[in-house]
Amino acid sequence: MNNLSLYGWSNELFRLKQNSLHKHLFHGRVSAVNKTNYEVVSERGLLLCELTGNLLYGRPSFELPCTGDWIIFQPFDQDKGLIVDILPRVHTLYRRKSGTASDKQAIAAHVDKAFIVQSLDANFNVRRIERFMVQVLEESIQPIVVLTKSDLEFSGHYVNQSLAHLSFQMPVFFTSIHYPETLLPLRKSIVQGQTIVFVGSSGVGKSSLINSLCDRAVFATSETSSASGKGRHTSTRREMVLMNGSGVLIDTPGVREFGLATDDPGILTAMFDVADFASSCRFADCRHVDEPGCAVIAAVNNGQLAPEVYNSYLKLRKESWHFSASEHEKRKRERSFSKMTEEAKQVKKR
Ligand SMILES: Nc1nc2c(ncn2[C@@H]2O[C@H](COP(=O)(O)OP(=O)(O)O)[C@@H](O)[C@H]2O)c(=O)[nH]1
Ligand SMILES: [Mg+2]
Ligand SMILES: [Zn+2]
Repeated sequence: MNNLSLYGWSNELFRLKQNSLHKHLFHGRVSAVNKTNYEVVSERGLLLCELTGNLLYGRPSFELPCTGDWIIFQPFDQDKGLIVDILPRVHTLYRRKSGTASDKQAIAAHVDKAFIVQSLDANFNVRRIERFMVQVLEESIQPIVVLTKSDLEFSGHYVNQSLAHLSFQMPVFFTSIHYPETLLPLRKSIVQGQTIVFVGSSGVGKSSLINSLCDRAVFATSETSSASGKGRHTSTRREMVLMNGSGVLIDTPGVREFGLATDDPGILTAMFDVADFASSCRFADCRHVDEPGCAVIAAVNNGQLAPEVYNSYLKLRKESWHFSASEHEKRKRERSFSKMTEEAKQVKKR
């Protein structure tokens, strides 16, 4: 028997369930997504579930269950189930599917905190931290930066300076799996019933960190997998684990490129600390590119705003505009297509 409140089940979710046609059936949380089925944690234990055809063919792929989703299922056999409904999502981490302009992919749902993980070697890159941060804030998930492998040599001065414009908005932790005491502050930041997603490139130590936090080898790391001869590519799916007496952790395979799937430039303005300057621009709709009386450009020129931060702001803003314009276009096309098929049906009827 599982106590689902440890997995984050709440009165609010119970209330949401009452709106479902299937409210009298069982609920559970998706702990892993396989190619053709889902692993679901329920009060009856771990089940292997499939989707009803209605769900499978009736929705765009980003609305199909992802790790962390709460679902309603009809049980069958000993340990199987059929997913009949998905509870409305909140705090979902999405990313743009690589190679597309506006297709997004759900990475994890019902997330409280995102650990943005980078290692203190060549992987450390503040521009990529910003990119993750925008996407995390878009869904009101709390971003936390975790810098791993602090046992390696690194320039603390350089790291702190690069993060100066972000660190007052989010905590930054330095960790090493070889020094367990460095994990204590991180442990303290994880609360029972909360869900934490770990994001970052492959090889930065996400799975190692989760294993250390759980005090057992839950996930394969590069080492364990090379010992078993499986090669370097370890986690290939998003998977959830319950930390003893603490929160729910979701490991993700490394993503090389994390494309923005956001259409709220306001987040960017606030995040980059541009808002304070922007309020003094001459024009209310200033884009801070080449307008006269732009206080943001003035701040760059007089050294109050670092040029690399300003450039990063412009770059991410452009990407988010591009995503939202393409998404808008796509919806328009879909609408006119369904209108066309409706009209065709009407013609047939006549
Ligand atoms: N020196 C050092 N190596 C680490 C640390 N954490 C992880 N590693 C190593 O980094 C490699 C990648 O770790 P892994 O957990 O598989 O990374 P993931 O791909 O992000 O899940 C492995 O060889 C780990 O042993 C750390 O704190 N210090
Ligand atoms: Mg891993
Ligand atoms: Zn301006």
